[in-house]
Amino acid sequence: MNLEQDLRQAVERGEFTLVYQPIVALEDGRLTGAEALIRWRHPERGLLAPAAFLDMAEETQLIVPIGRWVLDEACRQLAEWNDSLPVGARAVTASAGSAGSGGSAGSARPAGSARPAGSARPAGSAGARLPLLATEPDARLPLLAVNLSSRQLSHDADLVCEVTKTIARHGVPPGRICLEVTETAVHEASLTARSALEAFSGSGIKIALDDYGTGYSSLGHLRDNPVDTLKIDRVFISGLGQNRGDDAIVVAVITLAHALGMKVVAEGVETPEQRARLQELGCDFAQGHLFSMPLSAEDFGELLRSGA
Ligand code: G
Ligand code: G
Ligand code: MN
Ligand code: NA
Repeated sequence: MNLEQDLRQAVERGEFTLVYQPIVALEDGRLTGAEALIRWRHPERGLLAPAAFLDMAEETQLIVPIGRWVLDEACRQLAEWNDSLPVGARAVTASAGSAGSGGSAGSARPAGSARPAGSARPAGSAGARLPLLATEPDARLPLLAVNLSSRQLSHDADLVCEVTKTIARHGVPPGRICLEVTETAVHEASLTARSALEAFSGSGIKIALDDYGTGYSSLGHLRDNPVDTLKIDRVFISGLGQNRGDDAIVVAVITLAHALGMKVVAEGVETPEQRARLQELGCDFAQGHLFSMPLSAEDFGELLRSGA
């Protein structure tokens, strides 16, 4: 069977899974987020990384249903992690007084259905989930980053509606979801993409520019799009402290991002030397094998509950 047919079947059969790579604050090493990364549990070829199938998914537009599944699963998982945290560490608790205050669109619920703070959510009833958003000051729920492909951003007319509905359905705070887009996606579909990004941003969802520095790094993109975070590509991190060019680029990107009010995530951090240099440069967050490989949902949940 060819890859395209295989991939269609995988969508129908639900053969995908997500792993989660921790993102930490460089200042104190605390766990602050994760990037959801898709894997395909292929019935014959085993666990496949995105490189084996994402191009085909894009070409065939299967990336649209796959992308919808990714966001739905990521939100479902985020809500599950939230509920598994001690009450004071949750970002969302059901509380009678705050019904509707989170601005979650379109999920009407009967009056009197609100449960007291900290009560367990009803199992298995996503549609009836209470989107009561009482954000706790000590919330430990991570910011969960989900990748959006350029095809999704430019060809999925319902993207904005789908995304906001999905987030509301799971009752997760929009501010705990970050959509990662590449500069190329923003560049190729400038107008469509920009209005989608504006809409996301307006509803409180965070936007990160992924692989920063490797695509069409137009400074206009930073000025014209509502970007919260720049993720510096790992090709620039690898030479940090050794290669003067890489070091200069990382310094410049951090300075630029901070001047524009954005946060910076360094990707692919592998050595203590890279970490130290990034700390010295005031980089906000880091992701990479030095901190953790991508983890299963279960392992990430354990890390989260351990209060790392
Ligand atoms: O997990 P890995 O390092 O192999 O990921 C490789 C690439 O695949 C990364 O650039 C990442 O952005 C992309 N990727 C991973 N998961 C997803 C996903 O769910 N959707 C899209 N569009 N891209 C993804
Ligand atoms: O393009 P994107 O940033 O979404 O890609 C994330 C990819 O980077 C994932 O496939 C992940 O497995 C990979 N990755 C994460 N940490 C490291 C690292 O420290 N070194 C290298 N080489 N790859 C990493
Ligand atoms: Mn990414
Ligand atoms: Na990247």
